[in-house]
Amino acid sequence: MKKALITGITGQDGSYLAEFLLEKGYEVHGIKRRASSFNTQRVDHIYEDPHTDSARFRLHYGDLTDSSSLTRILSEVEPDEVYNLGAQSHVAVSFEAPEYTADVDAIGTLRLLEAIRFLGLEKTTRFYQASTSELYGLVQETPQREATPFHPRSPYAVAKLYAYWITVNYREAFGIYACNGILFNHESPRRGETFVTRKITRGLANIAQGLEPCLYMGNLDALRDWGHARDYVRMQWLMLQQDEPEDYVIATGKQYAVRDFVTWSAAELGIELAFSGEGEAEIATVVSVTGDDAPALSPGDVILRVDPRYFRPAEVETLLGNPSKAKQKLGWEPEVTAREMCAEMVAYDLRAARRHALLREHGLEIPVSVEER
Ligand code: NDP
Ligand code: GDR
Repeated sequence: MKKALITGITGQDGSYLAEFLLEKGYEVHGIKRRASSFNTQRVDHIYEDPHTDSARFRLHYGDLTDSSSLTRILSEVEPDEVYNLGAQSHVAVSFEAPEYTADVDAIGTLRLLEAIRFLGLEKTTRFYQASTSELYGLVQETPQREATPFHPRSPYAVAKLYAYWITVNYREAFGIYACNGILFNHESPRRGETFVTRKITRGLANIAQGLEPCLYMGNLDALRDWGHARDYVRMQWLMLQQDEPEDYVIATGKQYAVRDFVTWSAAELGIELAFSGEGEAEIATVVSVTGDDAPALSPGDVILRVDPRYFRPAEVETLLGNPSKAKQKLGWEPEVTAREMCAEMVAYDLRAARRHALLREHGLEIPVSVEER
């Protein structure tokens, strides 16, 4: 039975990858951080009682800032494959916690690679690094491919640039089978609530159910290439199954604006929106409501405003990937379109908002977490 070790297993991608590998018959080990409250919601459904000898899913306490925990877990598990998905992954937050972001995202990657080498696993353990389209930042070529030059635009992207190169370096210097997946934005109902797509689907579902009055957003003009996380974790595994380790761009090759994602999400809820004003003064107003998903709304309601607090000190205005190499060499193609993914996310968040509204109707007042960033 093959063994995989996943850092960031409690995150969006970690949870989908763990499901995928369990289905493939792997024994799956994950590193989780100590937190003051439960942080395993995304993997609770695949959790197995560790008292059962046959359990194929195991969590270990550790942290990418702590070499000793990484070395201990690697020596205990001796995995065939390591997927380094753990990161402080929020671009805007990285401007506020740049040193921590570098410690986890850049040096954390070095710590893992060095632990593999120190333990003599470099010929047996394959390594996947979660690299990112944010490396392209101020884009030098469109669409972006593996050979497009990098120009990172945030402490997050600069940290990931180090991680990218140290992965290449350990491959060249020590012969580790190590790959970078340069993944463009990918989303799902499990996406963190403060990333733009989830902020929109969750915010609009809450507004439709009368739980929140208005959504405050940053740059609506930003252009992204959005895919579905489930499609992208399949590719992470494929990259480690080849004869030779290589780096791959994973993207859909289609690009939309943040404003488009707002329009689609509203449409899923039966809301037609009109945008007016420019820059910081832009708002979105309800034109019409059909169906019964948005009982709290009427024409004329302003449900979205731009708030410059969400603008970034340096913005990545446009990203569009060219996934030709992944298609040609690995036969990979995304199965879910951005619009289909948006519908899935809205349906998920609407169910949660309906439950919340029902509880409120029965006098159970539960505060709605209002997202920052
Ligand atoms: P998430 O933010 O959902 O998950 C990040 C994971 O990393 C969580 O499990 C988190 O734990 C864990 N983590 C954070 N800090 C540490 C630390 N110090 N030590 C150990 N683990 C830590 O990210 P995604 O699942 O969306 O992304 C996975 C990876 O892919 C990340 O590295 C991200 O930067 C990268 N990436 C993501 C893209 C995307 O569009 N989603 C695109 C390109 C790259 P906890 O649950 O406790 O917070
Ligand atoms: P990104 O994702 O920065 O691309 O990083 P995010 O969803 O945060 O932003 C995408 C774009 O939307 C604009 N935007 C807003 N973003 C947020 N979070 N909140 C807002 O209110 C808002 N309004 C507009 C942003 O300015 C940006 O242009 C994600 C992360 O998953 C990284 O870890 C990963 O490496 C990259 O995708 C690829």
